[in-house]
Amino acid sequence: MNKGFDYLFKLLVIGDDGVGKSCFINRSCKDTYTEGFISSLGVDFLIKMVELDGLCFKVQIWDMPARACFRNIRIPYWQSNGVFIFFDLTDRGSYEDSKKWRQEVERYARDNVVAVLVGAKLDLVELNSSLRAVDYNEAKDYAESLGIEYIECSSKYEIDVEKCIQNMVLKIYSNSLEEETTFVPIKQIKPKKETCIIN
Ligand SMILES: Nc1nc2c(ncn2[C@@H]2O[C@H](COP(=O)(O)OP(=O)(O)OP(=O)(O)O)[C@@H](O)[C@H]2O)c(=O)[nH]1
Ligand SMILES: [Mg+2]
Repeated sequence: MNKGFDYLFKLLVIGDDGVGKSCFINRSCKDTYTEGFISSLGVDFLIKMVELDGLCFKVQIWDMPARACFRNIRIPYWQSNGVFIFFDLTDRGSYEDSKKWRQEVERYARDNVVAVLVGAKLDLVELNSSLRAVDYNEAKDYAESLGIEYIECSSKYEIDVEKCIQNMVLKIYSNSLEEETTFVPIKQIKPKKETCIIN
């Protein structure tokens, strides 16, 4: 099996406690889902290989602990290529707090980071629309005002989880073609190893 890859991308998943960050990462990287809630107490990551446009992307997806007391622990992890800002579609407070998370991105993330706003637990609001606490158009308009994409997904039933990752990878990749400075061109290192690491 070819374990080589063309690009390594680091992604962060941030958002309030219990919004579904760990479930998203587990669904995306291991295709598993657990109902029980165990709040994350540290930084962790999983790896996913994504093949798109004839290229192989190795994607590290980092799970950030949400609580304020972990703010300093999060700081070294901000040098990522992409950030998913999560909120729970059934929890208005988590949507309001996503604006604070966005400020944390503004403050700590690299300038060219690709951010995506994600409304999680879509299955719950599809089953019972009265549970929806944030209107689709409201979140989309807010995301557009920030110049970022908005997507809704369900980790429980794998609705658009893969799409979140693929859109993110393609966006980072296409930006990289415009901003060559942040990337080591593959051809420079391919003779040694089929890798391209973006720090
Ligand atoms: N119905 C439904 N429940 C979900 C979904 N994703 C997560 N959950 C549930 O939401 C709860 C919290 O999920 P986690 O992924 O652990 O949340 P988290 O954001 O990692 O929380 P912290 O680690 O505390 O920051 C769990 O009980 C999950 O089963 C989803 O797509 N649909
Ligand atoms: Mg967690």
